[in-house]
Amino acid sequence: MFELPKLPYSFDALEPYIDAKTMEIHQGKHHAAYVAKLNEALDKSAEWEAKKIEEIVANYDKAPEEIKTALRNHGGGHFNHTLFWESLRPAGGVRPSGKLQLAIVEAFGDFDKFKETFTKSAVGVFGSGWAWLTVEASGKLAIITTPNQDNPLTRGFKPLLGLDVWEHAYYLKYQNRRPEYIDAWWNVVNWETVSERFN
Ligand code: MN3
Repeated sequence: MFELPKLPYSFDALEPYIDAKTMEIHQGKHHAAYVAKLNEALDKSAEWEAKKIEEIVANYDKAPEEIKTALRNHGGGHFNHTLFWESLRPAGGVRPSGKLQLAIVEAFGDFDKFKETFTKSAVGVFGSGWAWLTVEASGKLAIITTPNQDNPLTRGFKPLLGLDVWEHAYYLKYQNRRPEYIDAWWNVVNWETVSERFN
């Protein structure tokens, strides 16, 4: 059985960039529902119940027909949100350093160009989905987007940083202004955690 992980900070820790009410509903209702529905699906398969979340997300298409869609949507929802919360912290203005910084320069030219390309990808996601900084099989960094709760692992990319652009992630504070939410989100990215993930 999977459990809803506790946030590593309080609901209001990311104010004013991400408001407390949004955090409370996003984690306490949306993420909680993904966990509950994932567990409900796993109840039907002892084999899949024994797997780690990364394995479920990467291989859901091999699961029995009756739970495949639930594993894709709710397994993805649980994995994606867990990574999302861990990738945030109260604003600190810290930028990537060390190996990750070098890899960003190699792949995108410099941090500002990376930020611009990532932002453009996130703004351009049609409907609900995610933008990701990932590592390709070759070891190179790549920016990709996924619809709904799909995850880079399914396509062979390792996720380093994910941005939730579902309306539930920003609508209370930003309404339809997704670009403003994305601009604000850059202030609360936890680059220490993302760097550790890359290393
Ligand atoms: Mn979400």
